[in-house]
Amino acid sequence: MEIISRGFRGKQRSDDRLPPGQYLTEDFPVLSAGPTPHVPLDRWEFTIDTEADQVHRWNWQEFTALPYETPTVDIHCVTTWSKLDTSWQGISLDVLFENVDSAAEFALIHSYGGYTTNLPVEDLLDGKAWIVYRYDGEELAPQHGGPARLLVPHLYFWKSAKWVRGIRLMDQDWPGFWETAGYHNYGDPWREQRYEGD
Ligand SMILES: Nc1nc2c(c(=O)[nH]1)N[C@H]1C(S)=C(S)[C@@H](COP(=O)(O)O)O[C@H]1N2
Ligand SMILES: [Mo]
Repeated sequence: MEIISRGFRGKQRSDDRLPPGQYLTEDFPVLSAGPTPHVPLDRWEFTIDTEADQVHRWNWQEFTALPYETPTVDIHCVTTWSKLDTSWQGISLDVLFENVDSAAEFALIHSYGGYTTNLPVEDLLDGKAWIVYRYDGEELAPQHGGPARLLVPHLYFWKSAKWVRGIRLMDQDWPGFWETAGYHNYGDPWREQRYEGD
């Protein structure tokens, strides 16, 4: 079942959609800090762990049976490429958080292969983030994060963890892989928050 909720964005000049210091690219670069992990679908799972140690768990079948959306969004990598109108299919974090009882403010995303990234819980909610498993009408390719990745297009693309495995909800912020290595803790491309101190 598809939830149609993305409004028509109207005609906007493409340079109005380019954050400061970014250039447009037509291809889809691959940026991975390590090798591509291969996760068989019968062993894949996605979890949300709350600050009270309640674990919500979906296997692949359960996950892909959830109501999905097909967001078309612009993405912005901190290495200065941006790509407009990328089209995805996936589950809104609002759907995944429906039965999650939590007052935590911070989320640490973790991936198969060990990558992590942190962001405020509110940046995952209200139609701002998805766990996507299709890109441009096809299964999400392994090098782009398949079987499934986080998509948080309003933040620099390093926050969109590939090969996502779960979300840990926490009362305190905990920096992830690039955030520990000097990248900005929040990463808003419109405020050019590339590195710590920006
Ligand atoms: N698990 C994992 N997720 C990741 C990364 C990574 O190295 N490992 N790189 C991040 C960075 S820096 C970017 S720009 C995007 C790149 O996604 P792409 O390879 O699909 O373009 O993934 C992000 N998510
Ligand atoms: Mo990146």
